[in-house]
Amino acid sequence: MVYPRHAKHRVKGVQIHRPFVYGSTATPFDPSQPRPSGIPAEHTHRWTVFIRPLTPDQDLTHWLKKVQFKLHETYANSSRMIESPGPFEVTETGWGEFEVQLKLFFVPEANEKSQTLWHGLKLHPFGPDAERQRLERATIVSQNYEEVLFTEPVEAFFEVLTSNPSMMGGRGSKGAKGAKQSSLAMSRRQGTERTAEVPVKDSKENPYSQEKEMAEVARLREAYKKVEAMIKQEKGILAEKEKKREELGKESEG
Ligand code: SLL
Repeated sequence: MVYPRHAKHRVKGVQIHRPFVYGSTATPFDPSQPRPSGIPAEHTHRWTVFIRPLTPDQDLTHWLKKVQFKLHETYANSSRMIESPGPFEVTETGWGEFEVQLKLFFVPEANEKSQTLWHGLKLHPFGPDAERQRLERATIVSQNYEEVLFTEPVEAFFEVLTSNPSMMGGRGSKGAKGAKQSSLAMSRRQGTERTAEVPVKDSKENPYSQEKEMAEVARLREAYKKVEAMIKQEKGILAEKEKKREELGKESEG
């Protein structure tokens, strides 16, 4: 049976997330990668700012229509629109770091407003490895894992999101109460939900994995315990001081 897909009907109780990576890479000009002729002498780096799938089998174009990269106003045509199918990236040369605004526009079926992200373009080494990277004139990578969350997507978009066979997997839409969607019903019957998965283990190309996520959760739990212990201790000290203050108050009354 085929249900008509309505553009405005939302699939109740469903949340679908789609992972992606955003960030930048930057390489300094040097004798092995000289500044091409025509590039201003003050430009020190070539850089790329991007939005990419987490793994090569994930296809952002199911949900991503275009990305507007807003560069620093020192750049000509500082607002760059990159349309599907991408790659959703801008490569430039320059001398300075700045905040890039990335505005994500979704496919029309999504019936969703655009979402904005910011990325601090990194040209110079940072973090514990900075000295070695400086010496090696390494490519500087600064990137983040992110997920776009579609809450109660409209039926047509739900179909688009869930009917891509390369995305069968474990994590994904939750809840799904009372929806009479065909693919939702099917995925329930199969005990699976079609989704974009975070790989179990990370790799050289993709540092984001379920294992890393679990380690992060464990770290946060530990930190939470520590903070709770500190709060308890501080509360004890406070109670003691309150008691003393009361005693002093009574003494001065008496
Ligand atoms: C800084 N606040 O002073 C930052 C601004 C701007 C970087 C950095 C321009 C290249 C061009 C360029 O590299 N701008 O003019 O073509 O560090």
